[in-house]
Amino acid sequence: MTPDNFLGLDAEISSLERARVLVMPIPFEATVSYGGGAAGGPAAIISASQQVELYDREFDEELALRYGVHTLPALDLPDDPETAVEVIRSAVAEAARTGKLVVGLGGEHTVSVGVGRGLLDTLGAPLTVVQIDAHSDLRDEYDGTPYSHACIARRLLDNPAVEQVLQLGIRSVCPEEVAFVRSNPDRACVWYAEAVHEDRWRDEFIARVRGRRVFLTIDVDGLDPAVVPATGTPEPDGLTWRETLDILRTLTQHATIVGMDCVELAPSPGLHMADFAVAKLVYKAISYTMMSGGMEKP
Ligand SMILES: [Mn+2]
Repeated sequence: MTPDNFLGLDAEISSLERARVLVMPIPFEATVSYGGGAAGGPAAIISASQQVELYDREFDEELALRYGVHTLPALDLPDDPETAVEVIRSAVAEAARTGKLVVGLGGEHTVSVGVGRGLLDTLGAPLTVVQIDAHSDLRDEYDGTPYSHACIARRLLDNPAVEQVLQLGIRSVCPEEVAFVRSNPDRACVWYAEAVHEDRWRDEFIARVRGRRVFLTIDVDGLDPAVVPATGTPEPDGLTWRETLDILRTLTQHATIVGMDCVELAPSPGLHMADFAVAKLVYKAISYTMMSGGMEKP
C-alpha cells in the first residue's frame, strides 16, 4: 500500500529527521467568494501526488529520493481568518526553524498571509514575494474583511520587510489595484498573462529577483483552466504548463526560494486532472528550489 504522504514516499525517505522539505497541509476556507471547495485542496494534492512519477526527465533522477519530503499533519484552524492567519504564522515559523524548506498546501489564498509572516518571523527580512495568480489580490478589503483571499498581496505588503510583490499571469484586476500598482512601482509589479504569453516579462523579472530571498506563492488559477479547471475563481487565458515551469526555472536560477505555498485548488469530482497537475507542479517547484542550491539556513 502506498504511504499516505506527499509523493507516497517510504518511511525512510519521508521521515522528519531525514527529509529536507516539509509539506504542511493548510485546509483553510472561510472567505471564498465564488466556487467553494478549497478546504479539500491539501488532501486532493497529497492523494494525487502519489500517482506522480518520481523520476524527473529534466533532471534525469528520482529527485524526491535525494532530498526527502516529510508531510506534517494538517493544521486545525478556526473559521475567523485573522485568527487562522496567526495560527498558520506560528506553525510556519516553527517549521522553518528546522532549516528545512516549508511548502504550504492551501486552502484559500488567505493562508499565504500566515505563511509569509511565519517565514519572516524565523528567517528574517527582507523578503520578495513572487505570486503566480489570475488576480492581483491587492485590494485593501473585500467582502468586509482585510483578510479576504482577494487581499493577500496587500496584507503581505503591510510589512515593510516585504520589499516587493512580483505578480505573473494576472488577468483580472480592479481600479483600486491598478492605482495601487501605479503609485507603488517599487513594491508591486504586475506581468499580465499576455506579457507572459508574448515573452515580455523575463528581463525585468530577472533584474528584480536577482540575488533576492523569495517567498513563492502559487494560486493555481494563475494557470489556464485547461490545466487546472478545479478552482474557485477561474479566469480564461491563463498560463500554460510550459510558461509556468519557465517562470519557476528562471526564478530559481536567479533567486533563492526560502518558502512556498500552493493554494486555491478546489477539487471537483470528474476533474481529477486538476489535482494531478497541481501535485506535479508542487513537485516541480520543490525540485527546482532544491536543485538550485536549496534554501538558506536560518
Ligand atoms: Mn487568484
